Amino acid sequence: MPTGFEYAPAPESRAVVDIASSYGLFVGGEFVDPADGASFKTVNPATGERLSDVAEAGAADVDAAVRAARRAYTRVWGPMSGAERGKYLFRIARILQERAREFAVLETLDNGKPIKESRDVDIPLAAAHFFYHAGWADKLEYAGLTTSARPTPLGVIGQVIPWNFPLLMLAWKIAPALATGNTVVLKPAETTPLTALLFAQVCQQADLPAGVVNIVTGAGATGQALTEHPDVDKIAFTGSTDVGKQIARTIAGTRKRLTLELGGKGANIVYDDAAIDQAVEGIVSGIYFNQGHVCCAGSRLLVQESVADDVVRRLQRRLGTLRVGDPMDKNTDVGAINSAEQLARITALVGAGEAEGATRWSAPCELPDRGYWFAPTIFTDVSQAHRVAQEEIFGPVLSVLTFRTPAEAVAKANNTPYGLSAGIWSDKGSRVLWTADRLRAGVVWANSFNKFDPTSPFGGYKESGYGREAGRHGLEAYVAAGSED
Ligand code: TAP
Repeated sequence: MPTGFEYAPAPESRAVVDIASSYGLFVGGEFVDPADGASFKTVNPATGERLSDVAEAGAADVDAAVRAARRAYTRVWGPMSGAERGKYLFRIARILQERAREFAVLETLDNGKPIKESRDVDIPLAAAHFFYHAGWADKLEYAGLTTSARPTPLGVIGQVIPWNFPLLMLAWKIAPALATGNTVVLKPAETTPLTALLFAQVCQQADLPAGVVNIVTGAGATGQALTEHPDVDKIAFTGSTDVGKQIARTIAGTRKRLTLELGGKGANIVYDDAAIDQAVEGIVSGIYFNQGHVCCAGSRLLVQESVADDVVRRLQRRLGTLRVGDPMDKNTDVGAINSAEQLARITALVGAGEAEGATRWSAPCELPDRGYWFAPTIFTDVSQAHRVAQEEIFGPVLSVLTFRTPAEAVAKANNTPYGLSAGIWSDKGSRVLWTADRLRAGVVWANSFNKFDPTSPFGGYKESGYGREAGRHGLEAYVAAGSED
């Protein structure tokens, strides 16, 4: 007897992407070989299959990229009018839209995220960032950015990004930098370089002047060479708090500017008057979206004691319906963990949660037998001191704590070294506003979670970093005060 309807496989075709067997660095508008010929492989985390060999930039390559960016800044991009710069950004945005399917498939192959997320979230938002900033390029004087009437660019920007939203993080970095008249050298994450390299081809297609965008692939050492380079005017970094601290130490005492977008341990607060089924959907998108590889994930659920059992029961039932598996299947909800290292980190922290006495529940799903996978997991009986309540797991793992009063909810939510995001679920607007006012988090969502828009600034408090990205505030991070005339 069948017990319900089964989904038929709905695989997206990978024929739309053409992955080269190897890639060089993108420096001065061309793909070039690294000075010492070093390379590393990038794999599909859902299968372990090698996708391509990618050049590993050493210090000499980073230096060549910074020099190309400096030349482009001095000779072409810096002197260009905002209106002309805007045209290039509009062109890039349109090409991203035209090639959206290609980008989505490539992102999913290299990252492991479900195709429906790269198709419906990552790529459209990346294009939206370029459209938004294209519109600002000729209006910076009216953006109210500084006390000065004429904001001026900083020069050459070094940008280092993580692997969880590869193209989207690139867009968050490159679009505002270019709109404000800077040139860039960007290092993508080691495990997800392919969409950045496809973006380099988009720059060629858009006839972007050589050297305005340079992409240096590599691992941590490449990022370090970029942050240490003396001719970089600003570093914009997104990644872990540990590496962010190292970078802050590296550039302390230099003239370089720095913005840091770091880790988080977001609280998602559910009051007893919340619409519970909607809250459950918000909890799911808060922590299981993108396998929980989200800096602003709602990884700590704070639920009012009187509804806690009901919420957890409904959450478990909902997790039982999530489809975990092939990221290229259009019905997949939860894809592959990005790398063996990340899987090991998640497994170790979940082990620590069990050892410290929290109760683990994992969704009863069948995991593929190759690639990197972790079933959606919930910890209950969690105390504030547990590592799973304090440390960023960066995986599909939720820690549930309870509270009795709004004051206790706020105290527990703020009891973290981080301060990136939070969510509040309640039927009462006054309660939402009272709570939001007291939360030390850069972004607070009310009766929703993980909503992004290029017009809305994003960034952290405390160990989640400093500086804002997107919106008018994000432009501010890329300009200096010019003269008043
Ligand atoms: P990290 O290990 O910090 O890596 C981030 C980037 O820095 C990667 O490109 C990495 O290269 C590079 N890097 C590593 N060591 C470096 C060094 N010493 N100097 C300069 N660059 C170095 O983080 P991750 O594991 O890729 O990403 C996950 C973290 O990013 C999480 O903590 C997450 O919360 C955070 N994140 C924050 C945000 C925002 S907006 N706040 C958004 C997304 C992610 P490799 O790839 O070779 O290691």
